[in-house]
Amino acid sequence: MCEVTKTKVTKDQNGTDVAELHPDNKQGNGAEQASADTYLYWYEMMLRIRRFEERAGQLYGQQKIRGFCHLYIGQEAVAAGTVTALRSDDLIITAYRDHGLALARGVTSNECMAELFGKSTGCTKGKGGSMHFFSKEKKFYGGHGIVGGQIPLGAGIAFAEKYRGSENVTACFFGDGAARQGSLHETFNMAMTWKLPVIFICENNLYAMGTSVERTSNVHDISKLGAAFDMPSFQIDGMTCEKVYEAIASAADYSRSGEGPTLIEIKTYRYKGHSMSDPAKYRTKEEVEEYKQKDAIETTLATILKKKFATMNDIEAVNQKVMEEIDECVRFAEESPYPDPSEIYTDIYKQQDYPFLMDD
Ligand SMILES: Cc1ncc(C[n+]2csc(CCOP(=O)(O)OP(=O)(O)O)c2C)c(N)n1
Ligand SMILES: [Mg+2]
Repeated sequence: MCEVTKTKVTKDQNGTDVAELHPDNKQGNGAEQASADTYLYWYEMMLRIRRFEERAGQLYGQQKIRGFCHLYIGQEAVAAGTVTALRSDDLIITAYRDHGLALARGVTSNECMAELFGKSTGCTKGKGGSMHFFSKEKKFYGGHGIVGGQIPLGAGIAFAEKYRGSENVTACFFGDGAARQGSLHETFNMAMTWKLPVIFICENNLYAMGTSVERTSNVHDISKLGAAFDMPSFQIDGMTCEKVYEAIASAADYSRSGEGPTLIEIKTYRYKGHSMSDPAKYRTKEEVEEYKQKDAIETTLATILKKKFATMNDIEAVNQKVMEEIDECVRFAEESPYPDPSEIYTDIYKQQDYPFLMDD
């Protein structure tokens, strides 16, 4: 029996716990049968994200967390499946629904919860909040609030990696709403022209705020958008880690071997509203229920038990460990200090000769 709770946690050079990739996947090696360790890693990571998000939702209701807050509940398999298919040096960039991918990338629950509280110990020093998680160390390049803004940025990061001669691949995530932004087409064009090592990943959760995919275009199959640029493109079911893992691993291998980008449309679903203020009246309870029936945490657990990768006792130990971790990150966030007011002038970009800036 493998040791469930220690599956993938290693220390980085600062001695911080890092959710590490399974050794099987470190080389980004294709779509072979996932091991027991990988399944247990998926289960634990998805549970961490789910519990973190549930707690964030409660704390938002208590006004301990302010501002925008977009929960990832329902989409966990995308984050968990992705990180096991990538190397730890590969880069990730996403939109504002970023908590799940940041956690999966190894940004700690403490750093994430503290960021939601606006505390100086947060991953963006309390100055970014929910939509702007960031960790240069973990190669997590945000957290972006402008819909589709991260699509050209993701290609730019991939360009930089190629220019420097690294083997790193950039995973660039965006929503179905973002897929309708004009900059996507310009980015696809340049990414294909320059054969950039980037995977464009559309998390199609069927809605952009309250607007369904059907209402944003006559092209409902978003994977078709790659065709105009001859970009390899396909659609997968995002309610299973296995499918996400296989798709991302094969696209990463393809990019790493110098072939260029891939577009993957991942069909997924958010159980909650768009943000904390959305009662989600634009969809039926039956539709939400239909997706909950395919819940990836439940199906992964069922596979683990069926394949005898762990016993229910092992699983309960994981559940307990995750619950304690989430309690601890809330305590950590509560007790951490707010940033010093002098921090308002740090970590900002200012071009000295920008013509519209007045000297005081
Ligand atoms: C350029 C721009 N236009 C509009 C908005 C307002 N807005 C915020 S989220 C959102 C919907 C985006 O939906 P999608 O890309 O599907 O991502 P999801 O929320 O489903 O993860 C919109 C229109 C924005 N933030 N930026
Ligand atoms: Mg969407």
